[in-house]
Amino acid sequence: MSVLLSISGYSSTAWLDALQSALPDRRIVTEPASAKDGEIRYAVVWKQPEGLLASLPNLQAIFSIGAGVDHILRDQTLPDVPIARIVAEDLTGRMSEYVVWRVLDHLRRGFAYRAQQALGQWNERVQPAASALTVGIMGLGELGRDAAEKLKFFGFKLAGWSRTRKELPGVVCLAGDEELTDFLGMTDILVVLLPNTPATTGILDAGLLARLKRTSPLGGPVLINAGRGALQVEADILAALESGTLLEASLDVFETEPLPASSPLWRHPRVFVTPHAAASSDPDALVPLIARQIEACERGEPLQHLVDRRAGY
Ligand code: NDP
Ligand code: OXD
Repeated sequence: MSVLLSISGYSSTAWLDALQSALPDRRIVTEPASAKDGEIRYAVVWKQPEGLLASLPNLQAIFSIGAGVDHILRDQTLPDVPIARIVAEDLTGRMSEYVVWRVLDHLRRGFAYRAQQALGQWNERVQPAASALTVGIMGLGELGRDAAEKLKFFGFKLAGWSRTRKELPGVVCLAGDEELTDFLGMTDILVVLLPNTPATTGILDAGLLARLKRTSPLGGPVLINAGRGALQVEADILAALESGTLLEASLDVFETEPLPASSPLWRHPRVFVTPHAAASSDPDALVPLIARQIEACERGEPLQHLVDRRAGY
């Protein structure tokens, strides 16, 4: 039995080493040995080449090295085997760090003070209390729920929006398209932790941004997107920043990644760009979890954190 590691976009060496030491008795390969490699039973992937997984006749399960699986599901030829994603304290903790970092930077006027420092200006800005603002989180899954819990500590009011209704203490939980307008209308800082699915592609457009609360103590609503770039319409975000519909944005994900040098987002004074790094997948932390899943599968036990292909996440 062998395990295929197929990672595009960045180096796979650390994943290969970690997989080999977590599964010392298994052969880890980065390419099938032949056109129909029957030895490969498991695939650990990030943006695998289209058709690769369909060519493996004995494939039993696919593992994403991240929380998202849109990079797997875009392959139209995907074989009908279970897909498991990452749910891990390490990844969740990193995302909550990012969310808290960005929310606090917007609250404490990071953009204004960095601009002032560059000009040597001493000028205290209005400092709203955290409790005067509502952080609205789109996506109340593993990541959204943890981020809400951590933001609670600072005293923010919290709202959340998901596909199916949730009940979370201290969070006003709304659900479904019919409650999206109410959710947006109470949100000063919008944190997006949605997966990319056919239902969420392009959801962060002019119409949505215009429905955010208009009376923020910060002077305008703020957008923080660490979900997926395909959720956002970048031209609409730029236009909203210009018109005052949006005060500031922190973006970790983009329509095209890496973000092209020509994108005005790089140079916008009220946009904070990170290179899809809100929550990096650390092979040392995540591979042992994947290895345990493979061992469980070999024992005939059910896999955890399975993807619902119909829902797309
Ligand atoms: P989960 O699957 O645990 O949660 C997804 C949440 O989104 C759920 O609350 C779900 O609703 C909600 N949702 C999905 N579709 C819709 C919809 N159409 N309308 C309303 N709500 C919807 O995922 P995670 O929290 O683990 O991860 C979320 C995403 O974060 C990943 O898919 C990935 O894209 C992104 N990510 C980004 C990283 C980065 O570094 N930038 C790192 C890791 C993840 P319900 O609860 O009803 O199912
Ligand atoms: C993920 C990611 O989905 O890193 O985990 O984007």
